[in-house]
Amino acid sequence: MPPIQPADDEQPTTTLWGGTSSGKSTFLWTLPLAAYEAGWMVIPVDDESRRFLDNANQSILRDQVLPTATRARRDIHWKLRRPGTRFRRTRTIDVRMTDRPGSEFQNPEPDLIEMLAGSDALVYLFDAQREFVHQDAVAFFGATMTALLSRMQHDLHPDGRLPHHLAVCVAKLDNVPMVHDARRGLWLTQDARPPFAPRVADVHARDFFEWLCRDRRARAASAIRNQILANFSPSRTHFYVTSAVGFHAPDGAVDLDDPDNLQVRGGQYVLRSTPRPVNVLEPLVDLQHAISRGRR
Ligand SMILES: Nc1nc2c(ncn2[C@@H]2O[C@H](COP(=O)(O)OP(=O)(O)O)[C@@H](O)[C@H]2O)c(=O)[nH]1
Ligand SMILES: [Mg+2]
Repeated sequence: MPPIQPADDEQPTTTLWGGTSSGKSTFLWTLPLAAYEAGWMVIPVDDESRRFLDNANQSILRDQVLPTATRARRDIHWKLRRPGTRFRRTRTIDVRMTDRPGSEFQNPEPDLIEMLAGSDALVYLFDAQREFVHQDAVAFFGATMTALLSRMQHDLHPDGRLPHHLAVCVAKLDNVPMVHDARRGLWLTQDARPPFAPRVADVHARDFFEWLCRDRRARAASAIRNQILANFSPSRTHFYVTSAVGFHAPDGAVDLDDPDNLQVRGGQYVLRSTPRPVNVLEPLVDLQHAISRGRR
């Protein structure tokens, strides 16, 4: 098998990975908002990616709903670009996401594994609250992990691990049970500035992830944690606590007793306010930074 080359020397490729309902689509739907807010362009590379972007923006900004998930497979490819100035060079990040039924991560086809194998960076979404109830993350993680290892066995990094940079994202921090757990474990801080968004600081994200994996409700999540630490280099693994839909801040401030930005109306989840995503753009930017540093 030929060695895997980066897709483009200047533009690292990032692929999202996660079980059913871990929040992959929503991460991608709100990413443009986070990007625009930080001055990045979002450039769809093909028609399907453009339609996905338009649908996401219109659903969220006009209709205040999250787009309904399609059952069809869609491969999304956007370029995030922050134009340079006299003092700063232009930065471009390639984001690819394959939106598939979750079952495909349980029994991954070769093209999915090729996509993951050929990526410079992976973003793995972990929904702890779903894990506490369904205990199925390991099924979506494990089969994809073993297939990826098998595919990459002759293409490992000189340090003996997978060559990928990995961002492990603990998803849906705004979810009430998550806020509750984060408060209970004394992980939660709040931004000093309005809207005083709750956070788990990046420096504590890894410990928070491990703490959730050790929770007795999670059962097999420790195996995910152990495989992440065994298969990916610690120096290429980054941890974040994210919220794609952000927090509800009715009067310019988040109420810790009512932080959820989604409510059910007519059997559908409706946004209470325009999302301010937390740690959605940041992992992608950090990964790109880390990859370009590694290449120099
Ligand atoms: N509270 C909260 N819910 C989320 C968030 N992201 C996704 N969800 C919900 O989680 C469910 C699954 O999300 P989706 O993006 O479709 O997951 P996917 O199957 O991985 O693509 C949906 O009901 C979303 O509304 C988030 O950041 N916060
Ligand atoms: Mg989806």
